Amino acid sequence: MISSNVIKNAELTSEELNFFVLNGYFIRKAVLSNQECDKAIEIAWQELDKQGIPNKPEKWKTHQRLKRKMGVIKLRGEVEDNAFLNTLAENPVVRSVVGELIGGEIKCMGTRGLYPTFPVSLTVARPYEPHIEMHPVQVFAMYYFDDVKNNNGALYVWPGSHLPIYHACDYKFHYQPNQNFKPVYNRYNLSKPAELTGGKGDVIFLHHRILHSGSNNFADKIRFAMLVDYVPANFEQLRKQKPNENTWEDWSEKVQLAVESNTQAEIQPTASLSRSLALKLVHGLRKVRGIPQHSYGE
Ligand SMILES: O=C(O)CCC(=O)C(=O)O
Repeated sequence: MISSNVIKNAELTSEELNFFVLNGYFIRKAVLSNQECDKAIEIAWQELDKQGIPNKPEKWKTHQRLKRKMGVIKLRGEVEDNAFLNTLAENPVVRSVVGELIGGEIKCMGTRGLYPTFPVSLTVARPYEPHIEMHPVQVFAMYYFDDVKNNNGALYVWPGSHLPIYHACDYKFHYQPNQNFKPVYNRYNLSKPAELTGGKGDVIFLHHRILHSGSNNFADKIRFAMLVDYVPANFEQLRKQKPNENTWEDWSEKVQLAVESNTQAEIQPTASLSRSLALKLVHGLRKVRGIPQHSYGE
């Protein structure tokens, strides 16, 4: 059994808390050991091998299946050593951080799977698309198993979007966007996201209503990541309740104190001309090819 070789303080810092309430996410550095990360990548390769994807960087950009998938492979449940991945999902530091965010007892829903994003050439790149999760969850975590640099398939997020989006859904956790969703979505869709680069073993903690997206990998190495979902123990009770005026009703006292003591204004999206031109182009191409203009879900 591989265990973390560094003793870490699981407790949330006030910087993390303050950043989370304002931005809807934060990154905790070096949660996993190098050994754990290497083993996760090894497990990914066992499955990729079976699927006929070569472990040869010079072949990735021209490989037919990778091109068709625009570099995005999601290994959900088919990996051989899912048990190991689920032990990572239950990592004590991650559990403790999520517990401090949500408050009370939490439940880990296990790994969603391994998400390797392969390098692609510019001609097969996909347009990024902000979305929220369609399945119910309160905090989700993205684990990076290797360094993720700029243009290397890092997760994109729209900081601050968790606040208006929480109120643009009919239920606290169940996915049902209401009439406010589209205008809010459109405002963020025109703005540039934050690119969450990170290091091997880092874990990103995210609020369930934050707009996020995968991104293209134009670098020369694979982006190896894993997504995990966490809910409070009384989740089923809360799932179909109407969102409260107090956005943070279902979060821990620590989070609520950070909200109360926050003096910074909500982050607003800033429209970007290049994004708006790119969207026009994408929408035009989609129209011609009969593809829907938006897919709001995952
Ligand atoms: O792989 C990524 O970077 C993003 C995945 C994602 O957004 C999702 O599955 O909801």
